[in-house]
Amino acid sequence: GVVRQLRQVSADNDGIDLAFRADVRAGLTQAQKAIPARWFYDATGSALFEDITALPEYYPTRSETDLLQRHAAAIAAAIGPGRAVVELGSGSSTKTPLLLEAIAPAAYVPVDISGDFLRGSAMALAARFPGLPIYPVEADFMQAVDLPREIAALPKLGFFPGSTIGNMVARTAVDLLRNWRGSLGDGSLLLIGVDRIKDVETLIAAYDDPAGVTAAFNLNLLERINRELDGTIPVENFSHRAVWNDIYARIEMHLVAACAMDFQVDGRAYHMAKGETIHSENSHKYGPRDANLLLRAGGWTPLATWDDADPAFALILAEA
Ligand code: AVJ
Repeated sequence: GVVRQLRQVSADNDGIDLAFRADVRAGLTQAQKAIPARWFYDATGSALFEDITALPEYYPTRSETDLLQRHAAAIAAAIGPGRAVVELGSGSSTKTPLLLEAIAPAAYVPVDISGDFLRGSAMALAARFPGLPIYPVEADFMQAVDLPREIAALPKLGFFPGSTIGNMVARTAVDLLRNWRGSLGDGSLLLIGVDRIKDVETLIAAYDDPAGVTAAFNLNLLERINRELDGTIPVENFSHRAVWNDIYARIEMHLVAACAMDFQVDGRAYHMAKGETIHSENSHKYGPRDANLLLRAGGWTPLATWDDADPAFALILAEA
């Protein structure tokens, strides 16, 4: 394939750095300290997430990959050939080729905030799919994105795997779905991965594995703050916690302070009491009707669902 020139839409290193700074400052100043989950993914965090996807307890990646494999023919029949596949957050190195192989797309447009990651995965896919034009877009997929004009005339398929939508509270998820409904346009399709509500034991095991990989992933956020924002956070005084919040139907990850402490970040002083937490991630889970309602609220009509029962996970195809 041919990787066209990397399109830099909104993100640059200074911009990302400023946004990280602003999110950490605001997040550490709140009564319930909280930092958005998107900041997990520096180089170390991305590598740790890859390790998480290989854990026996972390079922979502395996379930979704299985669904794409087992239902490839049905999915391809429902989508049809000749679409431009626009992937929100390119990075699923194993899932994307499964989809591209199944549906014979006319173009592939990975959208990712990390230019390095984007270049790497675009090159790998280009080698694997000769003849497929690839137009990487370096941008934050949470914002409205201008798509390359080369794909303007093609029918689109949005691809949003991995249940990444689960990181967003409902209001933000609906905003994102509506924005992409606008960017992809009338007649477009969306294939989205959604994790289901299931027994709490299975959920907790997936987010608090005995090998401690998820703990390392969570704690790396503090290391990143120390490294990039001139922080003095005593990381060894924090521990990982994963809890099920039933009202919100989500797994929450927190970083728990083992003792009272004072530290500095970016020239500002912070205090934490013993037992106080920094809320670092939400991972919302959706029952079948919940997921369909969320999609409809975002302007998408569900057409078909392929799901796994145990542990439950779903791939949903919706139309604009
Ligand atoms: C990449 C957001 C889908 O919520 O399951 C994995 C991230 N966090 N283990 C998820 C994650 C802890 C993951 N997503």
